[in-house]
Amino acid sequence: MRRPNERKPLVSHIYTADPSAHVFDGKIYIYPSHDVERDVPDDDDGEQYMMEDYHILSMDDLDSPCIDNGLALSQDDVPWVSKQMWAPDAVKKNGKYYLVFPAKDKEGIFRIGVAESDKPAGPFTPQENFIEGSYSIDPAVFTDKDDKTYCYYGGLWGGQLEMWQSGSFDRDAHRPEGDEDALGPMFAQFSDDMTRFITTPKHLSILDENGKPLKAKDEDRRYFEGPWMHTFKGRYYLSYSTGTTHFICYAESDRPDGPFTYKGRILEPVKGWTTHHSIVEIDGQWYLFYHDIELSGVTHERCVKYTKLNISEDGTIETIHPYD
Ligand code: FUB
Repeated sequence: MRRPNERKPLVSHIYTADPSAHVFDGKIYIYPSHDVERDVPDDDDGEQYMMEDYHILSMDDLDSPCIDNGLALSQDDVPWVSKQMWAPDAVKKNGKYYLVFPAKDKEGIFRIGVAESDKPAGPFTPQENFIEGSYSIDPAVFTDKDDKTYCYYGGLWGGQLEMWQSGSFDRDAHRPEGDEDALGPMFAQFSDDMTRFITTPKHLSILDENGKPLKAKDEDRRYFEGPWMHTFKGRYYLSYSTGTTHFICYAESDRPDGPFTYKGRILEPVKGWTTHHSIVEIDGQWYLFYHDIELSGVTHERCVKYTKLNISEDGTIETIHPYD
């Protein structure tokens, strides 16, 4: 039996994507990208995704209406941002709420910034500059049981992850291909006050069933963008989009920083090019928040949805066929 809101656009008055869902203070908050209608041709760098601000959504429970809490942060209020406020996440720490978001700086380089509020839906006050040493897109923030807070991030192609392989930015950097090892997402630990990284960012490894790193040509399984972390019975589950093949997959480890072993598929392709998700436990049941383009039919005008996620006792996740 599906819930009344399940697999339906949660809001339709604005376009929303990349939903990072959390339960804060007994209520469901969704931190999405706010897609805008732009007559820009699609390209591999994602120039069609010209988002300018964030609106936080909330629901009293899974069957209640989804509320748009209004403008939470605009690019006009962030000194270092030039454009493209892409997929954000949020964390509650020290009694405050932190919105963690990627955007292009004045040089057109994706960086990751933090903004703070006393309320989960904002409005948020941004830090003056981006996190030093941060780059690329799609931050997912995870606080472990020892209260350490980590950032998983990075995206290929328009997300610029390949451009940092040498340690500094190189627009012409070689993209791993064929039998070369695929790039994994990045991983770093936040300071307790969420103002900086206190570890040097490192690439995470995703291994196949033989303990070998996934190859760049393995597009059905290798990492592309949109990381998320959840734990289940003490183990760490890294899930992500495979981009070009449009799957959400997952890999498992006994540590937050891997190495991770590929396990399987969580979500078959949705309508649209991108697929991006979050996983959250609500009242003892797991849910997947995701998006598609049901409302518009346009790649960069997406709508967020949720559906039930079944996880077996051993941590195996049942694959979701979104239109069954
Ligand atoms: O929303 C812009 C980009 O599209 C995100 O950063 C990616 O994960 C993809 O969903």
